[in-house]
Amino acid sequence: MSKCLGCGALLQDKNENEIGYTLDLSKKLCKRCFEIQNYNIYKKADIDGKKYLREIDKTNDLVLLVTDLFNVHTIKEINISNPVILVFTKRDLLPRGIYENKLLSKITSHLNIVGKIVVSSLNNYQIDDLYNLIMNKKKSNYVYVIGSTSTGKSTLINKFIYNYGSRDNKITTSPNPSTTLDLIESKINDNLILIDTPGVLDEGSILSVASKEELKKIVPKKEIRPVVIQVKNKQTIIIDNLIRIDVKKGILVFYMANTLKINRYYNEKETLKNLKKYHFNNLNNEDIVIKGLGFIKTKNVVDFDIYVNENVKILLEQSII
Ligand SMILES: Nc1nc2c(ncn2[C@@H]2O[C@H](COP(=O)(O)OP(=O)(O)OP(=O)(O)O)[C@@H](O)[C@H]2O)c(=O)[nH]1
Ligand SMILES: [Mg+2]
Repeated sequence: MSKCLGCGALLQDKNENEIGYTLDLSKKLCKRCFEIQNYNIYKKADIDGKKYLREIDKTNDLVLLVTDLFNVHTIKEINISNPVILVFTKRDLLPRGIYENKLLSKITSHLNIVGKIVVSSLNNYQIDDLYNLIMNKKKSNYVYVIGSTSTGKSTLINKFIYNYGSRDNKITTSPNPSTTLDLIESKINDNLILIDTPGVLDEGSILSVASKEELKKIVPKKEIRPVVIQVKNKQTIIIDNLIRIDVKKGILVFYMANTLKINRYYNEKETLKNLKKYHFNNLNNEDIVIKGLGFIKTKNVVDFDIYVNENVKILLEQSII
């Protein structure tokens, strides 16, 4: 049986509701990948990449742990003993003025990190440097690419295939969670085989509960310009009918897609108060992470209430910016 070149699922023509379905077994792509690649139609699949980590852990092969600005908090959930290169991708979405080395130094981890680098697959930024780093650190010809779903693992491998490989196959990519469904080996050259893995699901991410229309606003496509709001007297801040914040005092800096509208009010009584409430007090230089949506950097913040969908988790993390 052969595998779909787009998502890695075993091709089958028996059950349309199972992964890997195709009408014609001689085709290289399953129906789902064909539709994502050609019509931008996405079908949800329930695959969590966590189970592959145990297998990878049994090898001593080099691992690329891919993260982006909104997924840094997920690194601590990865447990492997392999040597790891931390690949911080989507540089094109970061505010231009950010110091990459400072950002990387703030990302600390229990993993066996042998290198850290910031790249952008979209702009081909520092991809050659990553290639050289991999060639320096790899233990065998096999290098695994892991990380949370939608961090850009498959896009990165496609860039490697395009830049250094034979350019004839393309892994399916999409802004939706769980696009890759099984391991996919891509031979880049005689000395390097990259293995794509299904992303690890970030439990409590807004991406899993957002509608297609909401997703378009939430997933950033352009450089994120932080929005600063200074509160001197109690105010309500509403983020695009998704999130309500009541705050008494302090400075809040919003790092999220600028397609999301952030509005402030002095006397907003009821809007979104039916959502789940979290309370924080006395925040200084900590980030309030709204999983999948972004984070809010804080300075001297007093009495902060945030209301979100009950399936979305809020975390308090050390500031990374
Ligand atoms: N702006 C920008 N977007 C990127 C970059 N790399 C990937 N993306 C986008 O991020 C989204 C997810 O990319 P994928 O490559 O499918 O992510 P993945 O990690 O393979 O996701 P799963 O297979 O679900 O685990 C897509 O919409 C990509 O276009 C980048 O360097 N810059
Ligand atoms: Mg993928």
